[in-house]
Amino acid sequence: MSQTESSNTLRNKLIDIFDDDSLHSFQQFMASSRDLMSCYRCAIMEIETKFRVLDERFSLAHDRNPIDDIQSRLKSPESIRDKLLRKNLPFTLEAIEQNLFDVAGVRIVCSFIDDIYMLADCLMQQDDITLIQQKDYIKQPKANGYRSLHLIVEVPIFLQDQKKLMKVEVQFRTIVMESWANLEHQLRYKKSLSPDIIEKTEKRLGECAKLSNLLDTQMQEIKDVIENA
Ligand code: 0O2
Repeated sequence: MSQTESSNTLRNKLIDIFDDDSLHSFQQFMASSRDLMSCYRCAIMEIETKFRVLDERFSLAHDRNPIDDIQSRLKSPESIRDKLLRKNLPFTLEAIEQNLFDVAGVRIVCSFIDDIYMLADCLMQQDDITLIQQKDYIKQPKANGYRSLHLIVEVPIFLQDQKKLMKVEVQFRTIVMESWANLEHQLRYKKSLSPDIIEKTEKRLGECAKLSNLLDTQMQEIKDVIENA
């Protein structure tokens, strides 16, 4: 079964499990989670600021910006619900905080692979940041060709009367990786394509992933030659 087919099957199963009543109670539960979601938004702001500062300081020293784009997102209630169900977890705020590490997500898009590792190191060296998990899909791409560096970090946020530690998923990609992942993501949610077309397209995407890896490597090498000349 292809990745697209298996995720569609899972989605259909979830829709079956979730009748209107349980969907309603889930929506009520999410409404009560406003405080937690606000804390995740604050954590996103903290992480975004850290990268803006790094970008500013690097550009001062090296006359170029290592970061092309910073994107952030809060996981949607539907995605949180799907993930809790998939992991067999209860609909509680504790279950979300303790088990879902990607509710707050920040994506850093760079031109060059070396900048990804440089920025990730700079973040991890900061004394208020704790690294919880690292998945390096650049060194070890997924079977479909997906490449990206994922870090789960814990960052403090300072509220009126307390300090709270929040988990944030930081994804680092080059522009090439980003464009590939966006295309692959679109394919995954395209239900109108026939299984035959999906299979062929997945294969072509796999070939593009190899080419994109080559492109990233060569661009990095050319940049090194130019900078070291
Ligand atoms: P969205 O919409 O971005 O939130 P875990 O979280 O550890 O239980 P998971 O979810 O497999 O397990 O973690 P992983 O592998 O670190 O992937 C998390 C996120 O990386 C995904 O989030 C995607 O954003 C991205 N990602 C991972 N694999 C792929 C892939 O093959 N293709 C694309 N396009 N993106 C990928 P979500 O929750 O799927 O979606």
